Amino acid sequence: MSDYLESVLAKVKEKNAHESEFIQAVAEVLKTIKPLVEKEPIMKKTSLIERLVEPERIISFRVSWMDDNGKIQVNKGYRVQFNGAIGPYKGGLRFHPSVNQSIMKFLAFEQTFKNALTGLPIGGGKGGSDFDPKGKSDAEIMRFCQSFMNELYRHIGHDIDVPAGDIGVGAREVGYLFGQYRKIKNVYEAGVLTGKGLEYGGSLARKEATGYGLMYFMREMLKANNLELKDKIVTISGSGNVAIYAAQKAFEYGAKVVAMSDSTGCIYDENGIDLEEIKRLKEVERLRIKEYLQKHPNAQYMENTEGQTPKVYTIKAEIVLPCATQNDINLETAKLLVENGVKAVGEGANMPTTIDAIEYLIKNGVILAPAKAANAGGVATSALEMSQNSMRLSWTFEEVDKKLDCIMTNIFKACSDTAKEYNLGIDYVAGANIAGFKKVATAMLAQGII
Ligand code: NDP
Ligand code: 2IT
Repeated sequence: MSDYLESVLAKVKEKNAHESEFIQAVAEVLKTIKPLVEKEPIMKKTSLIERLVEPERIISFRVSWMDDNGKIQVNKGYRVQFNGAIGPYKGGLRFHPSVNQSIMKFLAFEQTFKNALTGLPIGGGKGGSDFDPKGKSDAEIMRFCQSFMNELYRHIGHDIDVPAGDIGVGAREVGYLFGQYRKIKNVYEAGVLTGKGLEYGGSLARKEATGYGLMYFMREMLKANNLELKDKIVTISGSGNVAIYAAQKAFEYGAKVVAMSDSTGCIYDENGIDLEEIKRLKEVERLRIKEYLQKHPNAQYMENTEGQTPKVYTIKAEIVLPCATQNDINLETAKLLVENGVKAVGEGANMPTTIDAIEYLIKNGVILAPAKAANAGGVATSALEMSQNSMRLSWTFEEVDKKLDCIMTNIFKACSDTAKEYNLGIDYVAGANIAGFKKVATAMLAQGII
């Protein structure tokens, strides 16, 4: 890193001392953009990097709601509007007990560059709450979403900020949020949220988009390195929206997914996972993954131990897809993956790999598809949903899927061309960071000091 970038990072650490995830996300980007900053002295001259690491706006608010026992519960709500230089703020909402300002800021910061990489006009934002949806009744989820929107509605709009789903937020939650927005504002503003149901402005293929997009990116990345998905053994961390549709596309490409997980443990089925059963357990019944054994007694279940490598990463595989949460793969896990002969890692989750683990994997020849690029298919298709809402028409599944494939292919090309331009070899992490950063920085420079 140059002295200038070191000094920016030191300031970020000082100003955000308790926000480890945010500091990590900023450090990862700053470590990789040195060649760009050296080439473009205007960035230093205009304090561009200092401006870019400061969110434009952070909203935090109280969410009070009544549970089924009549008890009043209080949660924290957030929306971080990180950077609006290339379009309305755009990014998901996460409902998970671990949510705090640091996690919101890291996600919104990364979203800014991810959205730039899609080539579509969307800025970066993220929001959510420390609300835990696990074990809540449908009525409780609805009351929570309504209370959350009672504050959020003042800050969003189809040309202002467009939230969507993330961990713990899917079509059900988006439906309740949209209903409450419509009720409060008395306007049918379809493009204010994405990931909506198909009956009221949702886009075909949005549900599948992040997982499918990840595999389109993987296909291109493997091809560029003389590899392919066919006949490869794949393991996937997570069994939520991203994991399920990554698995579906992996099977379509002739790979064999042998393991999936949730936060409690993983299942290993050497004949290949029965994905329809996973969908039933996770999308319909909302049960633990362990229940897979009921229908598949010959599969194995391995429970995680607190503080140790999640069991899904102990299973031998050629391709590993972290699709759960941040910092799932640390250095110790990365060493295990290399020892087990992994060829490629595809980041479906946001920041699933720690910085030292990324460096270790790349140094040991593992090809890594970086989150900002590889999981951009979800938000890209959200932007396609916004386009359809504006035009008041809807495209077919095939039309959306084709556009998604094209976007992911272009994103891989941008990462790989940038890596080539700066002599970075297979460091697609640096390729993605530089390409995304360049676009946001250029837009900011053009708009003056604001
Ligand atoms: P879901 O809520 O649908 O699924 C999350 C999955 O991760 C569950 O299987 C969950 O298990 C597991 N998990 C394991 N450990 C944790 C943990 N500590 N915290 C939270 N989840 C955990 O979320 P998505 O599939 O939508 O999101 C997965 C990842 O992909 C996230 O990093 C998200 O930011 C990212 N992403 C999502 C996009 C989207 O369009 N949905 C787009 C781009 C990225 P359990 O049920 O036990 O909690
Ligand atoms: O991390 C992400 O890109 C998402 N959760 C999807 C965001 C969106 O606006 O569709």
